[in-house]
Amino acid sequence: MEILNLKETAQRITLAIENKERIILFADADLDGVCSLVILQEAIQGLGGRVETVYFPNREEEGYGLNFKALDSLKQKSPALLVALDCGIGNFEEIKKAKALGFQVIVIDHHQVLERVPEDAFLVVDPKQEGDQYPFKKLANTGIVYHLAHLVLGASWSKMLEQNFVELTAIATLADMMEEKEDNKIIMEKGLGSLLKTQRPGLKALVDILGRGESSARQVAQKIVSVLNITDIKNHLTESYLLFTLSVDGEARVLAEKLYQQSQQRYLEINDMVAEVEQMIQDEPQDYERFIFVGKEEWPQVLTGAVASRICNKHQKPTFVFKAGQVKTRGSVRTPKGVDCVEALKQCHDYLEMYGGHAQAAGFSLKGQDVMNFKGCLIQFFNQ
Ligand SMILES: [Mn+2]
Repeated sequence: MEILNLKETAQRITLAIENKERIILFADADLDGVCSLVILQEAIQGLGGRVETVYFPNREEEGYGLNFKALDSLKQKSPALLVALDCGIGNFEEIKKAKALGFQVIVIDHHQVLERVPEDAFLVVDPKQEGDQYPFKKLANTGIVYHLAHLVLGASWSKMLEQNFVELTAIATLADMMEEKEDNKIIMEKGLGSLLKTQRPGLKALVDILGRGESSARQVAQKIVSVLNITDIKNHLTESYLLFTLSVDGEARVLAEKLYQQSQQRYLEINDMVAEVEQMIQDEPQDYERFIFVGKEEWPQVLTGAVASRICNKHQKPTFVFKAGQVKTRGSVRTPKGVDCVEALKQCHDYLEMYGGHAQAAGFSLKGQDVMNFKGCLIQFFNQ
């Protein structure tokens, strides 16, 4: 049993390759999105296809997923096949707009389906959608793209490509904290098995830096995730993407070293934010009994997920951390096992502009003026 619409998506991409259609690859900027995009781009280009543009939205400026600002800057590329990776399942209005601009949109996502799948998408691949009979529901998005790349490449699939792609898939599976059983267990074994002798220059350079000493492949992979899961974006390209796609060893070493230094810096910033939240909880414990809801204007939105994870792990309570803003408030939520945060957001979606994710990790955005109402709604939800 194959993932629903995966074969049709492979056929559509194959057609686009044959016809030299313009293809736009649009992916979430985290490691799962980046690895998804790199694999699909290399598969398409390996077959002579035309990847016109690669685009990662900047979460601080554009938020998560497909957005109007991005479409505005992409519209001169229309008509084109636009593939959304690791995002898109909740972008109803944006996909409608994309279609009106002349794009044919394919969504490849693994996040929870909200009230419906986007009806203006040409094809939607998401193992969590209704009617999908693929038995394993916990693939990282890169895990889905790995299958897709295999279908698209067909006879051109080789042992070497498999090794190359499964390394990225394993890293993405780890980054997205997907449960390591069934399909993912196999992916992790294969990917970690070849990681330390990877042929990809950027990855090799980073492995060289992080693997100094007696580290196992898993430890190195975990460190790769902490260095690459959040990186800066310039011209809509993440630095992790640049690292993975560099072909010159010397350049790869320079960039890998720079990213490693940046991650050290970011680690300190996250520590500071965690300490600040801990202080808030200590000062007013009665405000944080059922769940933790904290935001500040100075906090960078890209770090809210990491901070929420740490706080949630420690306190075992649903944790919302956000960058507060008058116009836009954006943040992340993490919940302990057994509490579905997408369900909580769904119940309170009247106050939200955008939301989505997995049961234990999701994102949301809203207007500054709605924050108190949103919190009030959550109080009701968590007091049920
Ligand atoms: Mn993902």
